[in-house]
Amino acid sequence: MTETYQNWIGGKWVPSASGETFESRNPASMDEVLGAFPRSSAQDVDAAVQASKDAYPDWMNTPAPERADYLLRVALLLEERIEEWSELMTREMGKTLKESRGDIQEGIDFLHYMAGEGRRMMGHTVPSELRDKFSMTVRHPIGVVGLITPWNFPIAIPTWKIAPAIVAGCTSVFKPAEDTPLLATLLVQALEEVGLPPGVLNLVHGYGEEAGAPIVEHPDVRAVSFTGSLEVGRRINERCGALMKRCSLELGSKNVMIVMPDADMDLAVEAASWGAFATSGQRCTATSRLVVHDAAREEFTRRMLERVEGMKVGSGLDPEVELAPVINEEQKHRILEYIEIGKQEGAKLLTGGEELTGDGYDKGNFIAPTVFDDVKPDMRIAQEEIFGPVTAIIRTDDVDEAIRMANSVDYGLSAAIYTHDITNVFKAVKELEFGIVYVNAPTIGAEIQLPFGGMKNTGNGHREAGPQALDEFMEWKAVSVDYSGKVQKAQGID
Ligand code: UN1
Repeated sequence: MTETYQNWIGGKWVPSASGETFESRNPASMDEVLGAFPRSSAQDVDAAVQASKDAYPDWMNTPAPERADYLLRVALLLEERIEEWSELMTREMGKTLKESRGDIQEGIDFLHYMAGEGRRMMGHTVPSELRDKFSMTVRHPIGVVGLITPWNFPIAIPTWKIAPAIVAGCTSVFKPAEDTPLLATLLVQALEEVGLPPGVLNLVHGYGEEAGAPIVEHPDVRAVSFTGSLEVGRRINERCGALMKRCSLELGSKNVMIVMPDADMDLAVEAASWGAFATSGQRCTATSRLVVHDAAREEFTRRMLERVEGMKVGSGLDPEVELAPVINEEQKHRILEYIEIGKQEGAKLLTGGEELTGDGYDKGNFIAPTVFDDVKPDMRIAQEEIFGPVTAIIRTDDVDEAIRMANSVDYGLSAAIYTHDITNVFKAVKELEFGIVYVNAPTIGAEIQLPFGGMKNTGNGHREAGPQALDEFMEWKAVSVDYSGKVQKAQGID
């Protein structure tokens, strides 16, 4: 029997207005159904926005440390449930158990971090140009916000949005990806369990066009935070622009790792393999390009191939598996299409390049780890985000050219350089147009106390995580208190 789950609106679990549902399935074994979830539409979103509006006045007046306490308590619950939830995450999203644990741990860490904000949330005091007048800045919640999240980090990314919204004093409508509704439901249930007041967070399941778009369009939603594809992000950005809403976008990328001849080859090979193939390349930080210096190329490529060809592909529940399935059939076809494009463009397929079928693979979405060599920087496989287990080796013989190639994409999330040459390190740190730069560390694995986000088409300048996380959900209010007993005029007009 398939269990049917519900939306959470105004503190109540309710089905969608239409009564329709959709199913969540295991990408390693598509005949396993994890549950049926409400297929919501504008009507459900309206109810969720209304509940958020009703809850807002009291919530924004609740002291920030008290708001933060819910985050601390939910973090403790997640710690208890990490094993149980990781298994469910692997079943629902596909990635390996180890990575599922990492995802939940990232959520826990960020909940703790943001809970601390409840006791900081600092403004400034600023001198006034007038006598007997006191000036300061205070932070003010933006109001009702919409949170739309992807499937690749079913707990971490929702907490990156939910936790700062809660501590900021916003109330929200949360629409998780339709591929991972179960984990989103568990997170919301945990927030209910710790007593989060009704309407502070509202969960609406469904598809982007049916349930996501009405959140963006709703006149009472003051800000939208979205993580997903460039294509959808662009549409959200346009609509938010026209509707005068704040919008924070974390979109695709084409990340890069530069390998110089003096790199520690053991580290470089391991970092490239992990960066490119962890989460089956389905991270916006995935190493989808390797710009390798000619003097390192032969050894790097040979060792990388050995490493990648030794990877066990299969269900993420198998502890020996390194490469788990991709999320769904549509993504599988998209990735296979890119592999074809790469071949047609004249890149040299070194390994992989195909769907895996047969024993253990037939019911799931498995693609062999794929490495292309002799990729030219302007090829589509070197420019466009594939979001799958595919990486491209690009040759270079010079650090300046490597940096130029690294920057020659429309995106700018994560870049790494492997070298011990201090001059090259500082040159790369300064010149790489990426929001996250690593020296001798892989492009994946961002820590939550640092700002997360990218340059160029990766986003619109906002950052998640780190101390910057609150900026998505708060306004700055300039406050002046005049105790002079006069009407004083600024700018020297007296
Ligand atoms: C993402 O893929 O959207 O840095 C987030 C990393 C993870 C977060 C990835 N900590 O790879």
